[in-house]
Order: sequence, then C-alpha cells, then structure tokens
Amino acid sequence: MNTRRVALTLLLLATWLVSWVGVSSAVTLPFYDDFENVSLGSYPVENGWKTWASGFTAYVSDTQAYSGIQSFRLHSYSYWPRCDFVYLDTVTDQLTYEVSVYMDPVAGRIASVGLAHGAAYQMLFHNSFSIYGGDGVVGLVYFEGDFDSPRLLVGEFPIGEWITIGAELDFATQTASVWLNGEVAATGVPIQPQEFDDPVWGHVVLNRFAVAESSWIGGRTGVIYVDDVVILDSIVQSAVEADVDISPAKFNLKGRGRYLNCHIELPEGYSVLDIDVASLLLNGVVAPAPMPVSIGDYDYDGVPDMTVKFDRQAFLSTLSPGEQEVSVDGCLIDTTPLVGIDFVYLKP
Ligand SMILES: [Ca+2]
Ligand SMILES: [Ca+2]
Repeated sequence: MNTRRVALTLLLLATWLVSWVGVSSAVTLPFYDDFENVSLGSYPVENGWKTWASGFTAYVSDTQAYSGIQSFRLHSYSYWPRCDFVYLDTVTDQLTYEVSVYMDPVAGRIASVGLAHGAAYQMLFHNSFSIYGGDGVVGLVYFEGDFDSPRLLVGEFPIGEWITIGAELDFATQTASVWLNGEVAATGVPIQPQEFDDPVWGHVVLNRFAVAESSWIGGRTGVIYVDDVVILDSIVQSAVEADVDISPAKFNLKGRGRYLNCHIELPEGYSVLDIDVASLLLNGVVAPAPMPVSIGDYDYDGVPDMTVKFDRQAFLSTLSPGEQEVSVDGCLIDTTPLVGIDFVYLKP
C-alpha cells in the first residue's frame, strides 16, 4: 500500500521546524504548528492564526494532544461556527497539507479542513476535507475537490481517536492525492485551481488554510482539536533511502587528514549517477568538498557506490564525543529526496 506521512519526512528535515511567522500577517511556507509553544489557554496568534468565525471559543488546550501535550481546541456556538485560518504567503503550483484532528465523541459533529476563502459571513472551503461524526461511533472523512466532481469518501475512523488527513495538491495538473492515517485513499483527484472566477463570489484566490467546527448547523455546538498542522509549498516525494558508509568510522580531534569519504549506495532501481552531489549535506550543514566524486564498488558487494569527500574539520565541528548517528541528506537530479544515516565515533 502506498503510504504518505508528511510528519515523518519533516522530522528528517528538522532544520526549519521553527520557520514560523515573519513580520507580515501571512505565514511563510513550509509552515508547521504543534501548538506546544503557546501558553495554555491562549489563542495561537504568535503562530499566525487568525479568527474568521468566532463560534464560542478557540484556544490551546492540554485536554487532547496528537503531539506533545497541547493542541488547538475549536468550539462552535449555537448557530455560529468556529473557524480559524492562516494566510499563506504564496500560492504555489504545488501545495501539501497534513493535519491531525480529534472530534468530540458526540453524534452529529462536522469539521472542515483545507484551503478556503472568505466570502460575506462564510468561509468557503475548497480542496478540503469534511469530517463527519456520524452516529458518534464511526466517523467519515470526505474530500471535496473541483466543483464538477462528486465528493470522495476518503475513509472511516473510530470516533474518539485522532486522525491524520493530508492532501498533495498539484495545481499544474489540477489533481490531488489524499490520505488518511498515512494510507493513500486516492490519487489523480480533480481539484479547483489556486485562482478561479466564481459565479457568486467573483475572483477567488485560495491563499488561506482554515480549520472549522461546523456542527453549529441546526443550533448545536461541537468541539474539535487540531494538532500538527503541516503546510508545504511542494509535493512531498517519498525519500530514497541510501546506504551510507562514512570512512573512517572513528575520529580523533587530533587526527590527521583533510577529508573524509562518504560512500553512498542507492536501492535497486536508482543509479548513483543520478545523485545531485551539490545537494548533499552531512549532519544537515556540511557540504561536499570541491573535489571530484568517484564511482566504484568500494565494498565489493556488487552494488555501485559513489564516494564523496567532505572536509574533516567541518564535519568534526558537528560531532560530540562518543558514538553517534550521522545524517546524510540531499536529493537526486530529478529532486527526489535522498536520506541516509551512518554511525561514527569521536574519541573524547
Ligand atoms: Ca501538539
Ligand atoms: Ca558497493
């Protein structure tokens, strides 16, 4: 089964997890919010969130959490939804979002998650998920893309459990892949373009990402919790896992040698000739030395490897004494991400 887990990929690319809000009112992409940095009981304004429909309340709570101990709690009011959003600083040709949602276990709940635009008193969702509490036991998740296509049943889930929903929107082809709890439910789903003319609302630009509790319809109120919001200005490609061997494997601060060797093998179906050498980083910061790479089979296992040289001192400055994991990441020439790890020892 094809799977997607943006959050896991993000952990591998952890360097920018703090790229929150700039001085403008829009959030920069990639955007990530786990609501752990917000004071309990406060509105997450510092992370870029804005209120569209005030419902009853919205604040960061520790009643439920998907990550850490806090999440964003939205509570609708009778006859009035609760809707909160972030402005996106750019509307790109590709956009991925993933969100974890917990719905309060009462029948009849409705939540919306996705791109949106504000019109009159409503926030209209597009390329978005609708989550229904159903009978309070089994919930249903739908995705709604372009206006002409029927909504898509993404899957069911047990009420009382967190779900993680996500979509990769490719505006160039006007199609999406959507998933629930890491399982891809559909690909090639027709979607609305990032800008279009609506017969009622005029020119619409999908530059907001919104979440809403909407079971206010009919005078009820409801609660949802939202956590681990991820918005990327690209489509996440599954990374190629490289087999990495750093030599030497033991380092001494007083040791000699200007360079170290990093041997990289790729899984079957990939060629080391396709590695974008300039994209490689050791421990997220050390770029390859300006030396030619070599292709061979240094470990005689029949699998071709590429040997890339890195500056030894620059690498040592990223180490701490003892045994430790070292990361290698980068991409192939076609931009497919590449990740790998090895272990080295630094003599204390
Ligand atoms: Ca959290
Ligand atoms: Ca080899």
